[in-house]
Amino acid sequence: MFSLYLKKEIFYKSTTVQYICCQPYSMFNLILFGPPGSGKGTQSEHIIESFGLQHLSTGNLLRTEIANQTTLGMEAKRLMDAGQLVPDAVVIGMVGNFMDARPEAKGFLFDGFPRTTAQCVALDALLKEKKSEINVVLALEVSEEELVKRLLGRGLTSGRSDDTNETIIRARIQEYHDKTTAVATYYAKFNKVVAVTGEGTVESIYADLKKEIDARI
Ligand code: B4P
Repeated sequence: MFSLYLKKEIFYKSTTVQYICCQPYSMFNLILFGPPGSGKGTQSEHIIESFGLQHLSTGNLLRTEIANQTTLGMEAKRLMDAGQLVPDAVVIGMVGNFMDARPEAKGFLFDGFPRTTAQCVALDALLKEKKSEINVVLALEVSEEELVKRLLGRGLTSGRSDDTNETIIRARIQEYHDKTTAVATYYAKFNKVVAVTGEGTVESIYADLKKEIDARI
């Protein structure tokens, strides 16, 4: 990360065309951040459609493993049903495989990842291998009561066992406060976090997110 900032510094001070040609950061990578039920999955669908980014949802990847009844999926289900996070090594391995399988990606939208500081460090390393970086972290802000209401509402139709029990939902929110808010702290050190109100209509929230992306892409 230090070398990245050093390069930018050189870029600002340099007038040579040669350095501009060598600028290696051509992908656009975005983290959609927020507590469970804040609208990450919902807004991701709109963003990938408009900006052509690859959608990487660790929740979806884990649910595919569960549907396929793999060993990884069975262990993940036990933790997810208790409202806990899946171990970093498992999630980081899945993310690495997903990115390696898409060498032509013009950028990634990370939805529900990273969720711990260790995952942030691993993601930075994976992107560095691709001579890339996180461009922005858009953080959706939603009150706890609204989160619980939304997730219980989704639980009525989604068949997701982690959405049907209020105690489990509150445990997921607690896990977010205990482990995942550190992700925002990590990226805030690099001035990459932008807060966006996550309450209102899906369309109005998307308009706010789009404005932030348009300003940077
Ligand atoms: P995820 O799949 O990431 O799911 P989520 O956080 O519950 O939901 P999301 O935020 O995407 O849902 P949305 O608001 O769009 O994680 C599930 C579990 O997997 C985790 O608890 C963890 O165990 C595990 N896991 C995943 N990633 C991991 C990682 N990196 N490390 C370790 N463990 C990991 O939707 C919620 C509801 O709100 C929907 O019904 C939607 O329709 C509604 N909604 C959305 N926007 C709305 C709006 N503006 N107004 C009203 N309702 C709205």
